[in-house]
Amino acid sequence: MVTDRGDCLRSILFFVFAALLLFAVSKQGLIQPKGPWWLSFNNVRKVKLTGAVQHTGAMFPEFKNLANQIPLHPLDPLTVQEINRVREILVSHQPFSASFPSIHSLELDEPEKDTVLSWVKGDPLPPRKAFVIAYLNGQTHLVTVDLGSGQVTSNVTVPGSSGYPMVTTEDLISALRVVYSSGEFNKTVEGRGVKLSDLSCLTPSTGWFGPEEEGRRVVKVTCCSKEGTPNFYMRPIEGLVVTVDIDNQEIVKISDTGRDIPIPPAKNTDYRYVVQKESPKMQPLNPISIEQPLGPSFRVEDGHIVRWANWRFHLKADQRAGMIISHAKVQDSETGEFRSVMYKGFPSELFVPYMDLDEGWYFKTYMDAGEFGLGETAMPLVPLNDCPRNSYYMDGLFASVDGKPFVQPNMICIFEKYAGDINWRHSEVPIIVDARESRPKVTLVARMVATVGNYDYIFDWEFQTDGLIRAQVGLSGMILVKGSPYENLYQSPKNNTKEMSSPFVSENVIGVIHDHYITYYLDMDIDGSDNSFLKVHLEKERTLPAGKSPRKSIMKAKRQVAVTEEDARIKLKLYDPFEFHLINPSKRSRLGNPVGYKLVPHGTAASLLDHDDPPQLRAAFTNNQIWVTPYNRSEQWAGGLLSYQSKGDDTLATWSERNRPIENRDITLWYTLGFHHVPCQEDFPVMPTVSSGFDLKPVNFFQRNPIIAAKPNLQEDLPICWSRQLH
Ligand SMILES: *[C@@H]1O[C@H](CO)[C@@H](O)[C@H](O)[C@H]1NC(C)=O
Ligand SMILES: *[C@@H]1O[C@H](CO)[C@@H](O)[C@H](O)[C@H]1NC(C)=O
Ligand SMILES: *[C@@H]1O[C@H](CO)[C@@H](O)[C@H](O)[C@H]1NC(C)=O
Ligand SMILES: *[C@@H]1O[C@H](CO)[C@@H](O)[C@H](O)[C@H]1NC(C)=O
Ligand SMILES: [Cu+2]
Repeated sequence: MVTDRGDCLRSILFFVFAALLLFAVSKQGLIQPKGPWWLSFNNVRKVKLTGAVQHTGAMFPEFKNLANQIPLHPLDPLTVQEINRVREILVSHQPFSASFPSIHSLELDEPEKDTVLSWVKGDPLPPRKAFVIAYLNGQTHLVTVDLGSGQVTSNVTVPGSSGYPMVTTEDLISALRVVYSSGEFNKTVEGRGVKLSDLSCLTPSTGWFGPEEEGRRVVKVTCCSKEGTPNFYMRPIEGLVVTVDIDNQEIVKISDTGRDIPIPPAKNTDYRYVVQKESPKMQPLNPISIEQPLGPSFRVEDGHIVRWANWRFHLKADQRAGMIISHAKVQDSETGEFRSVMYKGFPSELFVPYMDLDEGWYFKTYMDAGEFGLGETAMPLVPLNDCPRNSYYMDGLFASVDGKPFVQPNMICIFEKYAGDINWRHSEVPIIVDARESRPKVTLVARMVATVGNYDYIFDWEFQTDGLIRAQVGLSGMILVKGSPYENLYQSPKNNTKEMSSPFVSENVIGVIHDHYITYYLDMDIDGSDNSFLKVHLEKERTLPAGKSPRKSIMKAKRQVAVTEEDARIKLKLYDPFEFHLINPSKRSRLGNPVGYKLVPHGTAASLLDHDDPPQLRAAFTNNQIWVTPYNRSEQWAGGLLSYQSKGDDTLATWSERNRPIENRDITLWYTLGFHHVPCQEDFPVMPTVSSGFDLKPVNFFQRNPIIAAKPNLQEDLPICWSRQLH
């Protein structure tokens, strides 16, 4: 669903659309309709929350205005002053003093891991450095700036043939400008009966498909009609694709097929509450919310350190990854010591290939994090709906194309979640033992949403008091649809055939089949950095000696420690199952078991594309669901640092080919979560959320159930909130 973002984001380009978007948002009273959401820092007002908890007040006294923020932790993102300082340093650096480059990324260059690990609060911060990805005259410059000395400490120039940095909003606007100034384009649009004033164009990335588009930075432009609907995605102008050279500001190609395909009707496509004429046929729900009369149980200290129950971690927004959890430590339930679990975790790359060979579709194979940025495409969360009332909001602070800071307001929310679930329980028959024990499950969630064009990706990190960390991704928003000359299946030649291909989801609208893959970077540090990857193989044994047991077969667990990277390339199999443990081989429990955490995949999917298919080559990080690599701070982006139009020569798969040793050393775990998506009518006009995720669950990490002594809920502890019928 990602991709679409491309499409849309692009389109969000205000020209066409932002006014409408902001109007819609402002109707709900969430944001001042002051201009596009990504405006540069000086123009953005702190978002006003209405009906939600204000977090700038007494409850979070440490929350400071972004403009005055100073870094307090080695991993804190660059501040407004620091971003401005980096810009000044770049301006006086060759070759940028003559011509300032476009800034595609400007972020903290995190200190070495050892430095961060040995830092304690009160120590001076390690030198603050910035890593900048700048683009000038067809070349990408990777520049490291030391803020203390004011020096550029390293600069590397990369030619375009190795891929390009994330596109900027300005790239996309300028591509649209090129398209809109073409007479040929105007003619074909008008020839299809679409008024130019009704055009809404998207800017999907081009992928990489061999020499034709190599050597230039290219984006595709596809268009929709917004006549009669804000949901222009459902009204594609099928087969019209304009390939634009972003740097040279020229049209490379106009592909104008599919003229016989009508633009699908606007009817029933508007998803906004204000225009819905009828509520669904169901008993309406009474109001419901979580009450915390004593306030939340978590604190956000120094802007980024989250403390809740037995957890402590650093949380920050990131332009590319969206949200980064660092330094996650859990408190030992017996000793009270904070023990390391994960040094750093974030979604590293997405891969969203569409399954349609048409000229207007084959290239739709998006890598949303590296091409568009999950933080870059995040929009303010919608209070009370995206996040419950008891939420705390955190902004993102990034650099825009001119190197100046801008705010992504209310980008992350943190809240305690009580969904009525049970942490643990047991009851006994009272005549034997009088025991009816049960504990409520309350968790802590950090959430953000990336709206990558049409699709919305909801990213959650959830922390449980039993030591479990859950990562979850929810997909919602608009599916990417294709116009059809047929109104429905009855009229189509595929009527009554077995071949299904992509299904109709509305009249003249086909939901194109596609996949979504989200690859997580998980630098686990279980009680220290030196860890091993242990595969616990569950095997059937059929060699039971006759007469020993009426059973004929049994399941046994066998341990295999992965020695090199090859041993840790895992394809999941239901009938040849493994558990996957990250253990600290030098630390054992009271009973002699190595302390560890296991990776528990939820429902997932694997790519069926050939490994030599260009999209799969670029996204070779999805060839396995699990990989383990030795820690290397240059290897964090699974699709490569420069993944726009990349060819797949710098991916997790190529790194893993080195087959380095991974036993008892600092290692990084990678997990890819997948969805096959065959759209259906319920996905129209906006998709109900579909979720999946994975767990990181303690295994012999604690000496026993760490929440055995947790307190049950008692009536008198709870806010008064009776159900009328029950009372
Ligand atoms: C790298 O930095 C040096 C010293 O400032 C400068 O002379 C050189 O032009 C820079 N090269 C690039 C490619 O930025
Ligand atoms: C194409 O249409 C747009 C919108 O009406 C207009 O601004 C532009 O001048 C037209 N370009 C050409 C070359 O006709
Ligand atoms: C499609 O199938 C339906 C039901 O079998 C039938 O009524 C209709 O005539 C078929 N249409 C075509 C174009 O074959
Ligand atoms: C770390 O990663 C970079 C980029 O892939 C690579 O060039 C370098 O050789 C790696 N270092 C080690 C020690 O593997
Ligand atoms: Cu989908």
